[in-house]
Amino acid sequence: MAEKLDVGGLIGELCKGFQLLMDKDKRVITFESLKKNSALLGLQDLSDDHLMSMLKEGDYDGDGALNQMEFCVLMFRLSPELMEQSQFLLEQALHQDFSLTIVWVANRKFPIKDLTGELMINSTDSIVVTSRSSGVIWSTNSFKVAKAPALQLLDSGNLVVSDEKGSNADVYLWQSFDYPSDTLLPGMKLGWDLPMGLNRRLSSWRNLDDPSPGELSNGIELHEYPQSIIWKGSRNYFQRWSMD
Ligand SMILES: [Ca+2]
Repeated sequence: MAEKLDVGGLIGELCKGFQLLMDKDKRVITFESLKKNSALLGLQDLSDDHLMSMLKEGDYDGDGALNQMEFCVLMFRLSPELMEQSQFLLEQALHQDFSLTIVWVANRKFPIKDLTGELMINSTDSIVVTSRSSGVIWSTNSFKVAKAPALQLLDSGNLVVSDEKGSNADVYLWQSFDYPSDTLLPGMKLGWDLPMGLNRRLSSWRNLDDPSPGELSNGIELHEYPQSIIWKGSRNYFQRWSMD
């Protein structure tokens, strides 16, 4: 089926599969609903042990059932053909839709190459990115000082943490705009934030498939008159302007 589908069709088919297998009251796939409906997907020959291990394999949050996201991820992982097809469709979409630009990568040197990545605020009030094979691959400092830290992706493309119940909910405790990749978006600032000890620089990807920092970077050099410089490695490559 996958060969004839576009991205929307592929996701639609997976959603239909989930609907077929789920417990209609609980809106998740339980062992009982999986066993009852497995024949609908041609899985009637699988033993109880096999069905249970499938359920455990996909149950990321450990609640004993599969929600829609867990089911879709499991289907991709169990089907190399589906995975291959989804990668093909993604590459096709990337080539066809030039408005799709990756503007921020949490850990540029160690991107997750499968579908097991999760982004969350964890129990120590830090933002973490985890992958199933490697555990935590990136994290921020803890936001313990906040009463209710909340993660939000703004329309500007800025991923921010603010304190929803704090006295100053409009002040960001952390924002991805402080850690630019290779794309300058409206509202981003380059250069130094001396009180925070931040030096915000753009840096190129190593190549189209590898977000780790490449040779070219752009930022502000602190002098009597700060200057915007493009570096190639550690060498000044281009000096764009000086500010006075
Ligand atoms: Ca679950």
